[in-house]
This record gives sequence, C-alpha cells and structure tokens, in this order.
Amino acid sequence: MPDVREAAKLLENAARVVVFTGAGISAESGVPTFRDALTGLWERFDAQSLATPQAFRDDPELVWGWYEWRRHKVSSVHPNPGHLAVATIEARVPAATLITQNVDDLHERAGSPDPVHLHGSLFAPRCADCGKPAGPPAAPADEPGEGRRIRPPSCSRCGGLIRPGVVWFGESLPEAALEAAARAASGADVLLTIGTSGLVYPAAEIPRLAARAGAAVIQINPQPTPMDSVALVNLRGSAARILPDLVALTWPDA
Ligand code: BJW
Ligand code: ZN
Repeated sequence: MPDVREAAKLLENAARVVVFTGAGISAESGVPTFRDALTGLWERFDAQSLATPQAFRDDPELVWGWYEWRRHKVSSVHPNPGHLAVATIEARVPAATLITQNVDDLHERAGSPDPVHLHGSLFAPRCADCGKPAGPPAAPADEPGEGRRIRPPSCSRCGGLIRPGVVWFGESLPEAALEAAARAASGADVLLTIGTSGLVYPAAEIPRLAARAGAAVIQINPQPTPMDSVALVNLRGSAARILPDLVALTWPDA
C-alpha cells in the first residue's frame, strides 16, 4: 500500500489537519449516499420535491415525513471504523478540524468533539417562520415509512411549522460554519477529503481552497471524482477500510 504510506507520512508531519467528509463515510454504517448509482437517495427520490424550501412550502407533510424516515434510519445505525479513525486523527493532531457535509450524528457518536456541520443536522429542527430551535425531536414510536406523510409539529413561540434543520438547495449555508471551514482550510497543512462526490457548492470549494493555500490534499473514495485533480494522493477504496490503515501507519501505537 505505497499510497497509504505516502499519505501517512504527510499526516505524521502535519500540525494543522482538516478532515472533510461526505456521505460516503457513513455508507458502510448503512446510511445511503445521495448520488451513488442504484443506492443513492437521488436515484429513488426527487430532490426538487423533498430538499428545497419550495418543496416544504408545497407539501410540508411529505417533506417532514421523509426526513423523519431518514432520522429514524440514522438513529438505528452505528459509527463504523472510518468514523472512529477520524476521531483518532482529531485526538492525535495538534490542531485538527472536522468539517462534514453530513446531516447524521455518526461523527459525534464516534467521539469527534465538535464537527462543523456545513449542511445542518437531522437532529436540530427549527421553526420555518421565526427560526426558534425546536429542541431534539421525540423518537418516532415506529419507523415512518418512506413515503408516509407526517404533520410537522408547531412552533411554541409563533405557531409556525417546524422544519428539518438541514440546508436545502438554494439556501445559504450557516455563516459561522462556512467561515470556520474556510478559515481551517486556508491554514491547513493537510486536508483529507473523504467520501464526497465534490459536486455540491459551496462545500466543494473547501478542498480547493486548502490546495490553493498550499495544503497537501489526500482523497479517500472508491470512485473517481472532480477532486482527483486537486488531490496529491488519491486512495481508491472504502473509508471504513482505508482510514484505520492510515491511522495505524501514521501512529503505530494508536
Ligand atoms: C464512499 C463510500 C465508501 C461511496 N467510502 N467513499 C456553483 C456551481 C453549480 C451549482 C451551484 C454553485 N453554487 C451553488 C450551486 C447550487 C447548489 C449546488 O451545488 N448544486 C450542484 C448539485 C450542481 N448549491 C446550493 O444550492 C447550496 N446553497 C447555495 O449555494 O446557497 C447560495 C445560493 C442561494 C440562492 C441561490 C443560489 C445560491 C446548498 C447546497 C445544500 C446541499 N444539501 C444536500 C441535502 C442536505 C439535506 C439532506 O440530507 O436531505 O446536502 S444535497 C446532498 O449533497 C447533501 C450532501 O451533504 C451534499 C453532498 O453530497 P456528498 O456528501 O458528496 O454525497 P454524494 O452522494 O454526492 O457522494 C458520495 C461519495 O461517496 C461518492 O463519491 C462515492 O463514490 C463515495 N463513497 N461509498 C468512501 N464506502
Ligand atoms: Zn416560530
């Protein structure tokens, strides 16, 4: 595994590391990605009807039901060795920042202290009208079926509808998260981009920004992506398999 060795060398000598993750890191936990052939969510569901502000205005019960189904799925799975390896990297590197596009909580459950969630979270609903956080949603009594409509709860302050706390197409990313991500990327020695197609902007700018600022970019992905040309080292394969190897080679006592 010569490429993994090269990546381990880069990591070993880095003081400031950014780990940038996408849906692929959670795939082996059983959380579907968005764009993988056959298994991706956007292969089976229409993004325009589910993941836009207009979709929620048109049919809040369809959208809330779909996110309840996804939240239930995520709650029933576990972090995999890839998430655990990321938490080890954070514990070993003097200055590490985890930036994730994922709306699941698997990094937190693997021990990552404070991931930057660029696209929000399934577990942070808020009022669609006044923005008041709605608190963690109650666990659904039974699994909401894929297409089941569920009436969203109402806001205790203004009576508006509660919406999922995720970033839909056409919406701005949370300002503080985007700023923290840009700051970390522009100061990084090494950026690891893991399990993302690199197609969704502005998140996909983060590895490019790091590369422009002089960071060595390492990519882990079983498939080619637009990040191939940005990455100094391309590790082709699954995150759950490669990340533990990378950690073991970098810190043999880990
Ligand atoms: C494995 C693996 C294993 C598999 N191990 N790897 C510039 C150019 C073009 C378009 C735009 C642009 N700027 C903005 C846009 C529009 C749009 C956009 O980017 N569209 C593109 C799709 C064309 N962006 C936006 O709308 C953003 N907002 C914005 O720009 O606001 C400013 C603005 C306002 C008003 C008008 C105009 C601009 C917001 C984007 C929000 C994205 N939201 C989603 C849904 C979140 C909620 C939910 O979960 O439902 O976020 S979409 C979805 O994609 C989700 C993800 O976080 C995001 C990225 O996906 P990711 O993680 O990369 O997953 P996949 O499936 O794409 O890839 C998985 C990868 O894993 C693959 O490569 C596999 O090979 C790999 N893999 N198994 C390792 N075991
Ligand atoms: Zn409200």
